[in-house]
Amino acid sequence: MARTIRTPAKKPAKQPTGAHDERWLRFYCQMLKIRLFEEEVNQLYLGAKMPGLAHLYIGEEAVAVGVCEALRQDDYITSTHRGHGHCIAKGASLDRMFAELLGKEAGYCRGKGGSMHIADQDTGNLGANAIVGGSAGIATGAAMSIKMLKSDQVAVCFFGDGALGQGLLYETMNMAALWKLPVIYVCENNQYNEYTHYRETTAGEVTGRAKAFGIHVESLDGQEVRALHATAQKLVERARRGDGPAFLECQTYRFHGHHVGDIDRAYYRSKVEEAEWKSQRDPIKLLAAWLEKNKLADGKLFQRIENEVSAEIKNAVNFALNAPYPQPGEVDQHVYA
Ligand SMILES: Cc1ncc(C[n+]2csc(CCOP(=O)(O)OP(=O)(O)O)c2C)c(N)n1
Ligand SMILES: [Mg+2]
Repeated sequence: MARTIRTPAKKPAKQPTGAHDERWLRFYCQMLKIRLFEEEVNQLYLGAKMPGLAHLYIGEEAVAVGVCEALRQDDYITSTHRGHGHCIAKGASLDRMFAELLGKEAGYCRGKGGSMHIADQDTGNLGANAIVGGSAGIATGAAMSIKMLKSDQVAVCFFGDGALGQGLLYETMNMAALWKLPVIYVCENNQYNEYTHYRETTAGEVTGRAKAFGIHVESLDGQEVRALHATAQKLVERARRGDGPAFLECQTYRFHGHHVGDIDRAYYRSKVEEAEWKSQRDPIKLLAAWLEKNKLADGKLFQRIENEVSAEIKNAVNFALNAPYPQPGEVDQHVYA
């Protein structure tokens, strides 16, 4: 009988993670889904079918998947301008995401938000955010509401290394530490804020900032999804049992430009550096190699997974391309200024 290749179901977040656990195949599928979604977004941009820009998450998939797989559906996340990976990892539907990117009524914000404003209350996604660092206030506020309501949910705040220069992060980490809020600050250190290496904008140690507030910190390789997930699980459990906030720095890399239009990058980062990350530090290839070594998958299975995920992406994008735009009369509805 043919082996099932539908994305294996999500297991309860506390499941032990042994080598022969099918969950790693699910992680592979989830990371691939993000990768292929993003490649399709790039095609939509290149084909002038998508209004505006998008910031691709390709290369960073292990962070979103490793962290979100440690969360329950009712846990909260806040995201960034580079947010598609977070949305997908938390369970957003691809057709509604594509519809949002294309400005269609079926999109998560009825087509009025676009790439940087996708939010999905059903999966606890409080939203992408075009304001660098802005999500820290929302995640910390959500964590405060969790505490006031005496719930055992957790809030995760994804942000980039560029947000380390934003004061809001420090105001909110201070509050989170004082009030022992169930919030995890996940710094996606992809080495660059736009076109500048983070070392040119960030004095001292990244984790030193959270340590100063007495917040528990971890710093790790953001390309190794299994280890990252194990740490995320630990931090989520800490927060859930009331032990307060944590700060997780993930060393990662975006394989594409800052946004889809950032093609000529050699003036701020070398082609050799890019090639090294792509060939040696690709989170999907790293997990695939481990799955093969542990006889959990082989070339044939990978091909079938890719076919299936590609078909899902194709269906979703076709749905969005053929979907109607919202009526002009509702242009002033559901928008806030
Ligand atoms: C408050 C604010 N300042 C500046 C910008 C312009 N801006 C957009 S993305 C970006 C860099 C973000 O870098 P980082 O946080 O490291 O995220 P990455 O793009 O690397 O994922 C900047 C400065 C913004 N959107 N918001
Ligand atoms: Mg960055």
